[in-house]
Amino acid sequence: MKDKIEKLKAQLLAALKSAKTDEIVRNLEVDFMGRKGQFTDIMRGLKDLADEAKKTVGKLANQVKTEMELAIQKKYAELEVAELGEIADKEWIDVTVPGKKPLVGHRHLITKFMDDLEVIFSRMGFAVAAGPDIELEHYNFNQLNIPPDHPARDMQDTFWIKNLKETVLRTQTSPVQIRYMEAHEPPIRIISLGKTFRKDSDATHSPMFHQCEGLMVGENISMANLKAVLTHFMQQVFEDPSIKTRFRISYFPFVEPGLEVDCTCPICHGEGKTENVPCRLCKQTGWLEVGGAGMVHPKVLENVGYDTEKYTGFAFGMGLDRMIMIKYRINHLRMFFENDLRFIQQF
Ligand code: FA5
Repeated sequence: MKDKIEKLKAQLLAALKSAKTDEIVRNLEVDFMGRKGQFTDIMRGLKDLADEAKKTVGKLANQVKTEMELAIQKKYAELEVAELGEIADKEWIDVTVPGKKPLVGHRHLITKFMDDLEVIFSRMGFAVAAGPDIELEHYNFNQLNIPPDHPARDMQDTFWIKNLKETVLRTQTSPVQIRYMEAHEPPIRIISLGKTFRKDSDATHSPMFHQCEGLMVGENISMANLKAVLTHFMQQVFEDPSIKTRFRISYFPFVEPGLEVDCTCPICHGEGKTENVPCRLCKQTGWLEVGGAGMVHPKVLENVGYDTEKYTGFAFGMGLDRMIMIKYRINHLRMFFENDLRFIQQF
């Protein structure tokens, strides 16, 4: 019996030595130590031995059982270490390789420019107001003194929203004037910046562009105030205190008188040429058209319930895209919309 015990132990140890996988070890464990295993058989046979033999063989059997169980556990541990080693070999990481920098986004030049304008105007006491890009005809036209069959509607070729009655992509930022005046009493001083949309598309006009609206209403507001604000604004934008503005009579239904606003050409500084080369930007006029303006039409003030005997106001609306192109010497409007980070990150 003792021999048999020693032999089984030797067999198990030899088999464990060559075992390469967990599964083989598990089979050996069942085969030797399981309920119907060979060693368990021997243990079961102990009870038939004589008392003295039972004692000695029993002792040996218990000792060997522990040894065999330990050997199995040791093998499991060895296999696990080997497996981890293999993974480490296969999946090693070279921590000295330089990392890839993730691309970080960047504020778009147009957004930056609009933020700068907010700063310029807030220093003159203007608050910032906002309105929706998808606007009701009521605000985009009617309340601005442009009723449905008014010829001025043809001045702005409009995107109408299909299946949504009386709704447009706003053609101008002027509807924000109405929204703001409906919600506030004078005195008011606001600007509103944002996207505007028209069915325009050529080298200098795009279907989506940006405007800056300005509105000041109160007692004794005059064109002199308008001129002062716009002149300071243009000087700040182009960082040139010698810039002047001039008004030309024009027509917008929501202002009276209506004005076209020009500022000194910031490229040739009003000379019409630089070192005898004719200025192409202002076509040698020395002036650049930047937007529309005027004194708010009494009808518009009436529409929002303001007392037209007491209050007057001015309003202006500037196109921003061309202004940005001139300031940053950008040749093509499309650069704004390609979202090429190499371009955007320069500003
Ligand atoms: C208006 O939009 C008026 N709401 C401006 C205004 C406001 C007048 C308040 C009086 C009082 P106008 O259609 O001229 O006006 O457009 C103003 C500016 O927007 C233009 O001078 C031009 O710089 C810019 N603009 C107009 N259409 C486009 C376009 N398709 N692409 C780029 N810029 C444009």
